[in-house]
Amino acid sequence: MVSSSVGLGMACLLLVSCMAVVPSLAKDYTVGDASGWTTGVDYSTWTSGKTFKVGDSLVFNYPSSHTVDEVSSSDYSTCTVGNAITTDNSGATTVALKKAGTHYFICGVVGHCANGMKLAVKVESGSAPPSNDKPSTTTTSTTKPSDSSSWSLSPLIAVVTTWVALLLMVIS
Ligand SMILES: [Cu+2]
Repeated sequence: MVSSSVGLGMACLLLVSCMAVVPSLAKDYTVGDASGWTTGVDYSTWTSGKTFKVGDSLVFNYPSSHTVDEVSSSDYSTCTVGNAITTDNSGATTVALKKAGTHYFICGVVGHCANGMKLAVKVESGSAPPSNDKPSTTTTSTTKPSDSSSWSLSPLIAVVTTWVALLLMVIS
């Protein structure tokens, strides 16, 4: 009887520690941080050290004299405007990263890409399901019904549950 209780306690601990490791929330990244989306910013410096996952979003803030164009890898390299996959000039563009792989963005105003308005973001397939329910201005939303509530376990709850599991083991 005692050993089965201990086993249960161990199982609880294992489960909780696994869940605590899972990254729980999708992140919004403000492109360029305080600088926003503009000329004269090195966006490769901005992306370095950041890990982008499916479900995260990029937030572009800029005056409407700029645009946010998602482009192909070759158009990104050559700063070719006019073939954009998606484009927006609303001044506030949120792009949901829905697919793994590298996404390329440039400004569609001639000369701006060459002046630094180019952003390449490598997106990794995350283990958490995409929980983006905000409207995206550049991508059509194909929202699948998914239960993401079980993944948003906060670290605090994980800690509390761990202590309860430990307590169970001590009592048994
Ligand atoms: Cu521009």
